[in-house]
Order: sequence, then structure tokens, then C-alpha cells
Amino acid sequence: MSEVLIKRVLIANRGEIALRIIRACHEEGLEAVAVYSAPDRLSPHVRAADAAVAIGGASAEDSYLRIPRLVAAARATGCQAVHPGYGFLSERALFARAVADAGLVFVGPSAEAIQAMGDKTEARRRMQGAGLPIVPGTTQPLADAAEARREARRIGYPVLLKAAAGGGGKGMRLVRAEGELEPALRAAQSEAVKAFGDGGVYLEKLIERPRHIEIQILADRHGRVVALGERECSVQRRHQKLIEEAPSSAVSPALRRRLGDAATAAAATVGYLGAGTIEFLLAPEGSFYFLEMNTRIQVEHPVTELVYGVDLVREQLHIASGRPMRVHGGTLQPRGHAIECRITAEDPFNDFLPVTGTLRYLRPPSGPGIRWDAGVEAGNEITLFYDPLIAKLIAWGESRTMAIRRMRRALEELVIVGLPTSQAFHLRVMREPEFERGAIDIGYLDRVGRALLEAPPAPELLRAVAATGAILAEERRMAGAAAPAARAATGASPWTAAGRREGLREWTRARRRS
Ligand code: MV4
Repeated sequence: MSEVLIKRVLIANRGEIALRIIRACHEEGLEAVAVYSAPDRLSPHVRAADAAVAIGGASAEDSYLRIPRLVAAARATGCQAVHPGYGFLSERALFARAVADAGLVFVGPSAEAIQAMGDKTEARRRMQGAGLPIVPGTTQPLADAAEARREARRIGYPVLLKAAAGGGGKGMRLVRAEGELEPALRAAQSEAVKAFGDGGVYLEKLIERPRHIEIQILADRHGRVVALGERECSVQRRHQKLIEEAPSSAVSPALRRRLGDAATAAAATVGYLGAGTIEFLLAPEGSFYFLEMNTRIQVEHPVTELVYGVDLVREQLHIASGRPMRVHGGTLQPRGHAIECRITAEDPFNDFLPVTGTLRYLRPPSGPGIRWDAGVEAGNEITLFYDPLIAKLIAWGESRTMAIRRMRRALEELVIVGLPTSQAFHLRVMREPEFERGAIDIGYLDRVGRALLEAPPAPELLRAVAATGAILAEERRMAGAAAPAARAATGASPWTAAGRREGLREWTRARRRS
């Protein structure tokens, strides 16, 4: 129960989540130390931090995944805690242990809790033990093909083969009838070995047309666990979420209470600490099943923050210091509705292929009910080394209808010049009738995605395009005859932000000193 004095936190991440955590540190009165790979040296998260440590080259393997360098950076800069963010090392038990072994506080659950939830059959056993409904299936990896056949018959086709060390849909195989089982089993096992170094696979009954609903929880060292309602994450494509919202239009207050009770029991049974998420499948007839637990802060956490009025990252830091959380479960009620669009450097009109290039100009939306969480700014390079997220655009409204209208307005304001993004696709979803009705499930984008991309551009998008044209014309005028490459190098164009960089850095340091 003892409290630890945390004054300085190392952020073992980059991009928008690193900046998000730095902001939370500063609001909590803590100093933040950034780490950066060579190409990230001028990134916003580096400038926003009170100090920054170079940790290696461009590839994640040579920088953000290097445990010894991260631990050494934390010690060298006098940090007492390490925040892993999401992705990278955030769910590696090995990292949590290395941080703890170095005498530092890991902002997250114990290595043991991470490990238990990372093993999907162990997670199913432990959740079943805690009284959660799990999808009918096996709770141990399959020993051989004969057992697979026996179990699949017992469960009833169609079934899914899943990797025991997996998660997020990797190594999953659908089996519609017994004739397909053996080849699918072999394929799933070899895929699991390749992806996770562990060929263990297990069986689950296929839940048809479910929604993906997840419950946010917080747990502190004083035995308190609270549930902060659900997020609706069904609008996804190839297991990449594109749009998330809170609350879900499919969840009544009574169902919310049952999901919340299940999620807090799940967290309590593994001695969970900090922020975590329990994923569920919600079947069309209303039954729900435990799917996985994510032992990190998630990309989509802001929608929960906006409807519950809680800063989840500040609360993570507070809990890590050993103090009782400032959130009280009994009184939590969602207020209004929030939607998040992940604006990515992917071309929706070219099968969502990731694109690279320089963000030449960026005009983020603002105004009532709008939040823009970005880790890049004009002048930054988008590469294939890291994930293609440019920013999260989050809209809050007093109703779902108002949140959608705000999101449309914000997507119309947003101008990104330099490379294709998912912006236009998001705007089309915000005008799609089934989405507007809240009639979504995990198959939604497979059903409507193609038609959305073939539809002619909406008038409001043409407004954004016209704005883009005007900006490009202005950029040409201000840059005179200078070639684009020369402008970027000298920082002569006001749109590259390169010329302002050094001045801003000085200003940032001065402010933090005072
Ligand atoms: C399922 C399922 C249907 N039935 N399990 C995909 C990701 C991984 N976390 C689990 N996944 C699924 N498991 C049973 N028994 C459907 C999916 C699934 C899915 C789940 C959540 C969000 C998007 C999805 C897209 C396709 C399949």
C-alpha cells in the first residue's frame, strides 16, 4: 500500500500517445522525459518533454523496443517511473519486470497480470473462474487433430481456431464443417508458430454478427476497481479500428451494469492495477462473452474520458504512485456521446494502403466539442517505420446525433496537404444511414465500405478540397520560385514550420523551467 514519490516519468513511446502522456504528467505536476529514434528527433513529443534521450535508429527494433536502453535512459535521467503507452512494449511482461527490477515504477499492471492475460486459454480459465461468460469452446490448447474433432463436434460448427499466444485476430481460422478442420488446424498451428513462437491453438464457437464492446476499468492499490462503461468498436477493417464511440447504442443501462460487474470481477481476479480494458462480443440477441483483456491504455481511451469526465492517463499516474484513485464507481454515469475517428496516412481509395510523404500543411479542426490528439505537425515526415496514425479526431455532443454532426463539421474543417488520408472515408461513414441509425456490427464495413468508396464526393468534401487548393496557391505565392526540396531544407516556407522550430524549443524549455 506504500506510496512512492514520483517526480519524473520516462515515456517509452512516440507520437500522439507520448504527447498525451507528457500533457498528463505536466497537469499532475510531474516532469516528463521523452525518448526518440533518429528520425523522431524533431517530433512534437520530444519538444514537449522536459528532457529527451536518443535511443537508436529508425526501426522500432533498434529504438522503441530496446528494453535495456529504455531502462538505462530512465535511470540516467533520474526518473522514478516508466509509462509504456500502447503498442511497442506496453504488453510485454518482460518489460514490466525489467522496469520493476531496476527499482522503477511501471505505470501499468504487474508482469504476472500481463502474462496471465497474454495467454488466451489461461485468460479464459481465469475469467470462467471469476464467473464471466466465456464463448463456448476449449480452455486448453488442443493436443491433436482427434481432440480438435471431438471438441468441435461438442461445440457445434461453425467454430473458430484461435492462437493461444495470439490476440487481435492473428492466426484465427474459421471452420464451417468437419471436412475443413484438419487442414485448418495445421495452417493455424504453423501460423501461430511463425507469429508467436508458440503453436498452441484452441477452439471457440463462432458468434455470428456480434458487436465488439469493451469496458474500461481502473484499479488501484487499495482494492478498488471501477468500470467506466463501454466503448463500441465494431467499425473496423481487418482488425484495425477506424471509428470508436461511447456509449454504445446497443447497451442499455441494465446491460451496462452487467458488463461493468463482469469487467470489475475480471480485473479483481488477476489483481489488476491501473487502466485496463475487457473486450466482449455482444451477440445480436443480447448475450455477451469475454474475449480478451488489454493490459494497457488504449488508442480509443478519449471517448471514455469525454463521456465520464475522467482523465484516464492522469489517473494511471496517480494510481502508480500508490494513492487511492479519485474516481468513485457508484456515481459514474455517461454524459452525452463521443465519437473518435482515426485519421491515418492510408489511402481509402487504394485498399487503405499505407502512404508515405511529408505533411506539408495541417489545419486541425477546433471549436465546441472537438478534441484533436495528434503527435505530428506540418513539416513532419510520415514513414513506414511506425503506425500510420496521424491524429485522433474526437467529437462530443449531448446526443449521438449531435456528436455525429459535430464530427462531420470537424471533418469538413480539417485540411491535410501532402498525402492521402482516411478523412474522406470517415466523412462518408458519418453520412451513411446504417451508421446514423447505430446499426453496426463487426461486419459493417465489409457490407458498406465498397459502396461508400464508389459514391461521388459530398459537397462538404469539395469545400475542404477547395480550401486545400487555396492553401497550395498561397504556399506557392509565399515560397516564390523556390523548389519544394530547397524550401524544406531552409525552412523558408511558413507552412513547413521548420523555421519556427528552434524558437519554439526555447520557449518550451523556458516555460518548463519557470
Ligand atoms: C470471435 C469472433 C466471433 N466468434 N470469436 C477477432 C479479433 C480477436 N480479438 C477476436 N476476434 C473475433 N473473435 C468468436 N468466438 C469474431 C471476431 C472478430 C472480431 C472481433 C472483434 C472486432 C472485430 C472482429 C472482426 C472479425 C472477427
